[in-house]
Amino acid sequence: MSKCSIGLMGLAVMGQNLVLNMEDHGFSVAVFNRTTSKVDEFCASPQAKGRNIVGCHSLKELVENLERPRKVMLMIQSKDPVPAPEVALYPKNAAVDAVIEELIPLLEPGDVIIDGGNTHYRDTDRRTRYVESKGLLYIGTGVSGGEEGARLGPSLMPGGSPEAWPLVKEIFQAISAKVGPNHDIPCCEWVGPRGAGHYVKMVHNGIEYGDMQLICEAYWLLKNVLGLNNDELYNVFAQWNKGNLDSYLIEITRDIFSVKDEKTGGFLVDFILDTAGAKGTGKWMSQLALDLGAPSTLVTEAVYARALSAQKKARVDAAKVLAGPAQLPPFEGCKEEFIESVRKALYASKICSYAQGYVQMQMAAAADGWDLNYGQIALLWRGGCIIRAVFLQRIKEAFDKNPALGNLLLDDYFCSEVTQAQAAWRNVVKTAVERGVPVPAISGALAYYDGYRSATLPANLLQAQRDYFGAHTFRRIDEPEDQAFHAEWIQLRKKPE
Ligand code: NBP
Repeated sequence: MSKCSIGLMGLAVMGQNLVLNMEDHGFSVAVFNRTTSKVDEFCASPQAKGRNIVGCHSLKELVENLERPRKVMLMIQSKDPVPAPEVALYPKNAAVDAVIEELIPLLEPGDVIIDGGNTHYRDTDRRTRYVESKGLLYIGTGVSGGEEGARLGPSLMPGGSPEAWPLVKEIFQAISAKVGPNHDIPCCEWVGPRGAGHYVKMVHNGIEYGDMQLICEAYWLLKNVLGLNNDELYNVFAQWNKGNLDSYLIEITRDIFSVKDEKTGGFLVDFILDTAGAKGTGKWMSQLALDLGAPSTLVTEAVYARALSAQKKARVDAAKVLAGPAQLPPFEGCKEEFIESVRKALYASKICSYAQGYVQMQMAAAADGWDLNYGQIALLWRGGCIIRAVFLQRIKEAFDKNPALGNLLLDDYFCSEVTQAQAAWRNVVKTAVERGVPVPAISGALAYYDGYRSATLPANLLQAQRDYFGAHTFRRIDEPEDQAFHAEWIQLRKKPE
């Protein structure tokens, strides 16, 4: 019997759909799952029956069914359900480690282990080195797009052992989403060594957090300042989806405003409890931004906004005690003009969010020794994933023009867009502040923009404070940068009267 092109372990929602997608593209797949009854159920299911899928009841059997060099992909849970306190920041996934240990003696030099879970890049970094030390190859790949993406074409962000890429390229690019006028540009390309693929996937997820928070703030402004109802919100988002905000997230937001609740007959969105959940990749990006000193304020504001939303009881209690601004008259300006201002504020903030994500990737690449292709990363996200958007083509073009671009805001197109949006953006933040509508991401983006474009900032005073209380020294604007100075502040100061 001929051997299979690839093996996949983990027949939950993602694994099953990836197997079917691979088989659709002519690759035979050997499958295995810890609970083996799921192998039999899947192979006997209408969607899998009669296809080139071989059910296996052990890892050994899976490996024996693979052509050489063997490729074994794991689509299993990427986190321990309850991380031990010492690994809570960067959950080390015992499940993946245990399966790798079991696989190593079954494989031969040149075979490839692939982890397609949402793994922390430091785990992928560690595993790549470990698996390579055993003579095998390793890939940690970001897989985005959820169930539908896995079935019809995900965005794939592989990193790990570079020698493994030619071995899986054909399969990965065949099953990935495609973009471009002829739908032939795969949303899958080699990202870089060790944990680079999972890092890029994490930034994708962090940017997703930022996009979602910005959209929620735009919604909240339109609802609370203008009083738009759900039908009107539907029309606004439908309109926005035709312009430069055209994206999957704007499209699904539009659709959400049309869905009725079967129980009450009202709009479902109005019956959903306002406490947000999170799986942690946004938090990882914030934590790593802090480690690097990267000013990724949008994702961090988005993570904090979810955390504050989760404190429902505290907010309900505080709402009875803490006053907002004095009662303001209803909005008297032009509704259409304000809607357009919110659109511009959203777009300008989104540009800042992506600018921050790219700066973080550049800083991580410098720290970890990766040579990332930033234009190509934008292309990986053009299809098959949650942040897919027409806008990403602009990012690709910006890095094509200048591969060394230090910040997206400095690209001609993005610079001109934020400049044009600026007055509206400031007006939206002003209106939100006046009326007590929280817009942490939109206002944070504006603060980042103002900070980034400031040739001077008040950090001179901050350095003076640090030197005053801690003798941390400071540098002078009129002396070489490598010279440190200290002042005897207490002796030199004006004595208090
Ligand atoms: P889950 O994340 O729910 O994981 C379920 C699978 O993991 C089952 O096959 C289960 O086997 C297996 N598994 C577990 Br749990 N513990 C195991 C262990 N100790 N040893 C071996 N297998 C174990 O599945 P999913 O939602 O399909 O996601 C799979 C991976 O893809 C995850 O890492 C996830 O983060 C990532 N991902 C998910 C999405 C999404 O939209 N769901 C998107 C992108 C990436 P069992 O049947 O025996 O319990």
